[in-house]
Amino acid sequence: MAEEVILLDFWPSPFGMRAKIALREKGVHFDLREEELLSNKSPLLLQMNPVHKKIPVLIHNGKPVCESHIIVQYIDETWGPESPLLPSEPHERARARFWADYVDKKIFPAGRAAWRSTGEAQEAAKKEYIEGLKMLEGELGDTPYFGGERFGFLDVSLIPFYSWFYAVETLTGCSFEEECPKLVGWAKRCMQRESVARSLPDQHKVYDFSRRSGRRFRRK
Ligand SMILES: N[C@@H](CCC(=O)N[C@@H](CS)C(=O)NCC(=O)O)C(=O)O
Repeated sequence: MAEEVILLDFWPSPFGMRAKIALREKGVHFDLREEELLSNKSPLLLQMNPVHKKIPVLIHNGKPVCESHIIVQYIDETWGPESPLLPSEPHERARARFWADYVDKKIFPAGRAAWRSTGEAQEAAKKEYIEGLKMLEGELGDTPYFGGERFGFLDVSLIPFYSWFYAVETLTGCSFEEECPKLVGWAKRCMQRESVARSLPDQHKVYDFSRRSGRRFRRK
Protein backbone atom coordinates (compact mmCIF):
# COMPACT_ATOMS: atom_id res chain seq x y z
CA MET A 1 0.00 0.00 0.00
CA ALA A 2 1.34 3.44 -0.92
CA GLU A 3 2.15 5.66 2.02
CA GLU A 4 0.28 8.90 2.47
CA VAL A 5 2.40 11.75 3.81
CA ILE A 6 0.86 15.20 4.19
CA LEU A 7 2.55 18.27 5.66
CA LEU A 8 0.45 21.19 6.87
CA ASP A 9 2.66 24.24 6.51
CA PHE A 10 2.88 28.02 6.36
CA TRP A 11 5.73 29.13 4.08
CA PRO A 12 7.58 31.69 6.31
CA SER A 13 7.53 29.39 9.34
CA PRO A 14 10.99 28.16 10.40
CA PHE A 15 9.22 25.27 12.13
CA GLY A 16 7.59 24.14 8.90
CA MET A 17 10.94 24.46 7.10
CA ARG A 18 12.47 21.95 9.53
CA ALA A 19 9.91 19.32 8.56
CA LYS A 20 10.38 19.98 4.82
CA ILE A 21 14.18 19.74 5.09
CA ALA A 22 14.00 16.46 7.03
CA LEU A 23 11.53 14.91 4.57
CA ARG A 24 13.70 15.96 1.63
CA GLU A 25 16.88 14.72 3.31
CA LYS A 26 15.21 11.32 3.54
CA GLY A 27 13.78 11.45 0.02
CA VAL A 28 10.18 11.14 1.22
CA HIS A 29 7.47 12.28 -1.21
CA PHE A 30 4.87 14.39 0.50
CA ASP A 31 1.80 16.45 -0.19
CA LEU A 32 2.53 20.01 0.96
CA ARG A 33 -0.59 21.87 2.06
CA GLU A 34 -0.30 25.56 2.72
CA GLU A 35 -2.46 26.87 5.56
CA GLU A 36 -4.05 30.30 5.64
CA LEU A 37 -2.71 30.63 9.14
CA LEU A 38 -3.44 34.27 9.84
CA SER A 39 -7.03 34.31 8.62
CA ASN A 40 -8.55 30.89 8.16
CA LYS A 41 -7.10 27.69 9.67
CA SER A 42 -8.35 24.61 7.85
CA PRO A 43 -10.67 22.07 9.52
CA LEU A 44 -7.91 19.50 8.90
CA LEU A 45 -5.39 21.53 10.95
CA LEU A 46 -7.88 21.99 13.80
CA GLN A 47 -8.67 18.29 13.74
CA MET A 48 -5.05 17.12 13.54
CA ASN A 49 -3.58 19.55 16.08
CA PRO A 50 -6.48 20.36 18.40
CA VAL A 51 -4.14 21.17 21.29
CA HIS A 52 -1.97 23.92 19.78
CA LYS A 53 -3.75 24.50 16.42
CA LYS A 54 -0.34 25.27 14.92
CA ILE A 55 1.65 24.15 11.92
CA PRO A 56 3.67 22.15 11.10
CA VAL A 57 1.65 18.96 11.31
CA LEU A 58 2.88 15.81 9.62
CA ILE A 59 0.08 13.39 8.78
CA HIS A 60 1.42 9.93 8.07
CA ASN A 61 -1.20 7.44 6.87
CA GLY A 62 -3.87 9.51 8.63
CA LYS A 63 -2.01 9.86 11.94
CA PRO A 64 -0.79 13.30 13.03
CA VAL A 65 2.60 14.19 14.47
CA CYS A 66 2.90 17.71 15.90
CA GLU A 67 5.75 19.98 17.05
CA SER A 68 8.65 20.46 14.63
CA HIS A 69 11.44 18.79 16.63
CA ILE A 70 9.20 15.81 17.35
CA ILE A 71 8.30 15.68 13.64
CA VAL A 72 11.99 15.70 12.63
CA GLN A 73 12.73 12.89 15.09
CA TYR A 74 9.74 10.93 13.81
CA ILE A 75 10.94 11.34 10.24
CA ASP A 76 14.42 10.24 11.30
CA GLU A 77 13.08 7.11 13.01
CA THR A 78 10.67 6.23 10.20
CA TRP A 79 12.64 6.73 6.98
CA GLY A 80 16.19 6.38 5.67
CA PRO A 81 18.05 4.66 8.52
CA GLU A 82 21.17 4.76 6.32
CA SER A 83 21.28 8.57 6.60
CA PRO A 84 20.36 9.36 10.24
CA LEU A 85 19.92 12.95 11.40
CA LEU A 86 20.38 12.26 15.11
CA PRO A 87 23.70 10.82 16.25
CA SER A 88 23.66 7.21 17.45
CA GLU A 89 25.83 7.88 20.52
CA PRO A 90 23.54 8.85 23.47
CA HIS A 91 25.60 11.77 24.73
CA GLU A 92 25.97 13.26 21.25
CA ARG A 93 22.24 12.79 20.78
CA ALA A 94 21.50 14.57 24.07
CA ARG A 95 23.81 17.40 23.03
CA ALA A 96 22.05 17.86 19.70
CA ARG A 97 18.67 17.95 21.46
CA PHE A 98 19.94 20.39 24.08
CA TRP A 99 21.08 22.90 21.47
CA ALA A 100 17.95 22.43 19.37
CA ASP A 101 15.95 23.27 22.49
CA TYR A 102 18.20 26.34 22.92
CA VAL A 103 17.26 27.43 19.38
CA ASP A 104 13.57 27.32 20.34
CA LYS A 105 13.99 28.96 23.73
CA LYS A 106 16.51 31.65 22.82
CA ILE A 107 16.97 32.20 19.07
CA PHE A 108 13.34 32.07 17.96
CA PRO A 109 11.90 34.45 20.62
CA ALA A 110 14.77 36.95 20.32
CA GLY A 111 14.55 36.97 16.50
CA ARG A 112 10.79 37.43 16.56
CA ALA A 113 11.05 40.26 19.09
CA ALA A 114 13.73 41.90 16.94
CA TRP A 115 11.54 42.19 13.83
CA ARG A 116 8.31 42.93 15.66
CA SER A 117 9.52 45.67 18.01
CA THR A 118 11.07 49.11 17.79
CA GLY A 119 13.36 51.35 19.86
CA GLU A 120 14.89 50.01 23.07
CA ALA A 121 12.97 46.74 22.96
CA GLN A 122 14.33 46.10 19.48
CA GLU A 123 17.89 46.92 20.52
CA ALA A 124 17.63 44.51 23.47
CA ALA A 125 16.18 41.75 21.27
CA LYS A 126 18.86 42.24 18.62
CA LYS A 127 21.58 42.00 21.29
CA GLU A 128 20.07 38.80 22.65
CA TYR A 129 19.71 37.32 19.16
CA ILE A 130 23.33 38.05 18.29
CA GLU A 131 24.52 36.65 21.65
CA GLY A 132 22.55 33.48 21.02
CA LEU A 133 23.96 33.10 17.51
CA LYS A 134 27.51 33.65 18.78
CA MET A 135 26.97 30.97 21.40
CA LEU A 136 25.91 28.58 18.63
CA GLU A 137 28.87 29.64 16.52
CA GLY A 138 31.14 28.60 19.42
CA GLU A 139 29.35 25.25 19.52
CA LEU A 140 29.93 24.77 15.79
CA GLY A 141 33.68 25.30 16.21
CA ASP A 142 35.61 24.46 13.08
CA THR A 143 33.42 21.61 11.88
CA PRO A 144 31.43 21.88 8.64
CA TYR A 145 28.13 21.05 10.33
CA PHE A 146 26.78 20.91 13.88
CA GLY A 147 26.62 17.17 13.29
CA GLY A 148 30.38 17.17 12.58
CA GLU A 149 31.14 16.01 9.06
CA ARG A 150 27.47 15.17 8.53
CA PHE A 151 24.45 17.41 8.24
CA GLY A 152 22.24 16.50 11.21
CA PHE A 153 19.47 17.30 13.67
CA LEU A 154 20.80 20.63 14.98
CA ASP A 155 21.57 21.81 11.45
CA VAL A 156 17.94 21.08 10.52
CA SER A 157 16.77 22.92 13.63
CA LEU A 158 18.75 26.13 13.09
CA ILE A 159 19.15 26.62 9.33
CA PRO A 160 15.54 27.82 8.73
CA PHE A 161 16.39 31.00 10.66
CA TYR A 162 18.88 31.91 7.96
CA SER A 163 15.95 32.75 5.68
CA TRP A 164 15.05 35.44 8.24
CA PHE A 165 18.56 36.94 8.53
CA TYR A 166 18.05 39.57 5.83
CA ALA A 167 14.76 40.70 7.41
CA VAL A 168 16.29 40.98 10.89
CA GLU A 169 19.40 42.73 9.53
CA THR A 170 17.39 45.22 7.50
CA LEU A 171 14.85 45.97 10.20
CA THR A 172 17.35 46.23 13.06
CA GLY A 173 20.49 47.48 11.30
CA CYS A 174 23.10 44.81 11.92
CA SER A 175 25.27 42.46 9.88
CA PHE A 176 25.44 38.78 10.77
CA GLU A 177 28.37 38.40 8.39
CA GLU A 178 30.30 40.78 10.65
CA GLU A 179 28.93 39.47 13.95
CA CYS A 180 29.25 35.75 13.31
CA PRO A 181 31.09 35.05 10.04
CA LYS A 182 31.63 31.34 10.74
CA LEU A 183 27.95 30.80 11.33
CA VAL A 184 27.12 32.57 8.06
CA GLY A 185 29.70 30.34 6.34
CA TRP A 186 27.94 27.30 7.82
CA ALA A 187 24.57 28.61 6.59
CA LYS A 188 25.90 29.07 3.05
CA ARG A 189 27.28 25.52 3.19
CA CYS A 190 23.86 24.20 4.26
CA MET A 191 22.21 26.15 1.42
CA GLN A 192 24.19 24.08 -1.05
CA ARG A 193 22.15 21.06 -0.04
CA GLU A 194 19.11 20.52 -2.21
CA SER A 195 16.94 19.71 0.82
CA VAL A 196 17.72 23.10 2.35
CA ALA A 197 17.71 25.21 -0.82
CA ARG A 198 14.26 23.87 -1.75
CA SER A 199 12.82 24.38 1.73
CA LEU A 200 13.95 27.92 2.59
CA PRO A 201 12.03 30.80 1.00
CA ASP A 202 13.76 33.74 -0.64
CA GLN A 203 15.12 36.13 2.02
CA HIS A 204 13.56 39.17 0.28
CA LYS A 205 10.14 37.51 0.29
CA VAL A 206 10.52 36.86 4.02
CA TYR A 207 11.52 40.50 4.50
CA ASP A 208 8.36 41.68 2.71
CA PHE A 209 6.29 39.36 4.88
CA SER A 210 7.98 40.56 8.10
CA ARG A 211 7.45 44.22 7.14
CA ARG A 212 3.78 43.67 6.39
CA SER A 213 2.91 41.40 9.27
CA GLY A 214 5.24 43.09 11.78
CA ARG A 215 3.57 46.45 11.22
CA ARG A 216 0.65 45.67 13.50
CA PHE A 217 3.03 44.76 16.37
CA ARG A 218 5.30 47.75 15.81
CA ARG A 219 2.33 50.13 15.98
CA LYS A 220 1.50 49.10 19.57
N1 LIG B 1 6.75 24.70 18.96
C1 LIG B 1 6.08 24.62 17.69
C2 LIG B 1 5.88 26.02 17.17
C3 LIG B 1 5.00 26.04 15.92
C4 LIG B 1 4.49 27.45 15.63
O1 LIG B 1 4.69 28.40 16.41
N2 LIG B 1 3.82 27.58 14.49
C5 LIG B 1 3.22 28.85 14.14
C6 LIG B 1 3.72 29.29 12.76
S1 LIG B 1 5.40 29.81 12.86
C7 LIG B 1 1.71 28.70 14.08
O2 LIG B 1 1.19 27.73 13.59
N3 LIG B 1 0.99 29.72 14.57
C8 LIG B 1 -0.44 29.74 14.55
C9 LIG B 1 -1.03 30.27 15.80
O3 LIG B 1 -0.27 30.63 16.72
O4 LIG B 1 -2.24 30.32 15.89
C10 LIG B 1 6.90 23.75 16.74
O5 LIG B 1 8.10 23.59 16.96
O6 LIG B 1 6.30 23.19 15.79
